[in-house]
Amino acid sequence: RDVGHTSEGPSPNEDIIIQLRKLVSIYQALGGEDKWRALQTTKAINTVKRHPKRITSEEEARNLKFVGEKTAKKIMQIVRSGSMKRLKYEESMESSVVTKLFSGIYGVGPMVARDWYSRGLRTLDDVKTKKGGIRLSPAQQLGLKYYNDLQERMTREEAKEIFDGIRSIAHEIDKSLILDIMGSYRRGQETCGDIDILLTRADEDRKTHAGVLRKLLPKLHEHGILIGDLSYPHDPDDLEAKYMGLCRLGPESKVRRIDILTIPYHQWGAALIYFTGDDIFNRSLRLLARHQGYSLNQRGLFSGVHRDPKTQVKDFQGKNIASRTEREIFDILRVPWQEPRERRR
Ligand code: DCP
Ligand code: MG
Ligand code: MN
Repeated sequence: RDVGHTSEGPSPNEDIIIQLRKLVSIYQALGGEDKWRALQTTKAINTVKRHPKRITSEEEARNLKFVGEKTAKKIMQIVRSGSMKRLKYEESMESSVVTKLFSGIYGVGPMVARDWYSRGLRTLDDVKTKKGGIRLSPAQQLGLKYYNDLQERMTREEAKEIFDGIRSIAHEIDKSLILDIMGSYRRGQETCGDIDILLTRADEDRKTHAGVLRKLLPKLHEHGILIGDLSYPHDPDDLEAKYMGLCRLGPESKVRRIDILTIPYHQWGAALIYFTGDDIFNRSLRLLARHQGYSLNQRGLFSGVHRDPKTQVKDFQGKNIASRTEREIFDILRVPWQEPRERRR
């Protein structure tokens, strides 16, 4: 018969039991060797539960059945300080691992990831079942659905093949469209995290590419190249528009990220610099421009920009002095020419 006091009100060691239980659930989640730790700690909890008085010394703890030296030390940490080092450590590890897992979902940033963690979500399954009543944006739903594919980078050959398919479909709409592949691909990297496409139209015949995304995007969906939209341009008829989505080479292929940026033809050079990157290279070039009294962005190099002395916010756009080619921008900034493959860490 149970001579302890399990059924009669709370244990005098309730705080200890609560913390040991938290440790058990982390051990269980970790699996492997920790499963054994979970079992041992559960046995210890059961004896602590039946102990009729407050534990006050390590010796007293050690005398309880299934309570070993390590558990006794943990118990005494709680008795003395109110918390257990090991639990704090395991919790901080768990929190960083889970937050990282959640941040791997497209559209989920560290804030949301931490919020979900604090609501008790621990696995992608918890996210799928919307545990805790969380809400997912359409982009996050797609990110979750293709979680595994989207963790991977593709070979540059695959990026090129998808790009070639897109370019030929674009040329069915208008032969004069100019498309090029940017980002890590243009920098010559072996693998690409996504496909970055710059799109414009030569302006010799005074026509533009305005409205092309309105035709192109549905066509790409029909061909099964695009399989989901993450962010649709506000105004697809604008000369400057950005599309973000998911694509794949064929029905059996892995799902990849794609960005399509459309720009006015005369901004080609500035856009080329921006979209080629890498982001660190862009930052240093922009900083350099600023030191010389210019301002560089994806639209061009500007002179006479005025910034509010207090906020540093631009209050006068300045005059566009270069944007057609990369070279003229490099030249004005007196930066030696750098091949795309040199523009990386
Ligand atoms: N870019 C930037 N600043 C950002 C994001 C992007 O300057 N915050 C520019 C530089 C990047 C380019 O856009 O090189 C493309 O962005 P990606 O995020 O696609 O990055 P990469 O193509 O360079 O690398 P990845 O292979 O991971 O896609
Ligand atoms: Mg990229
Ligand atoms: Mn990109």
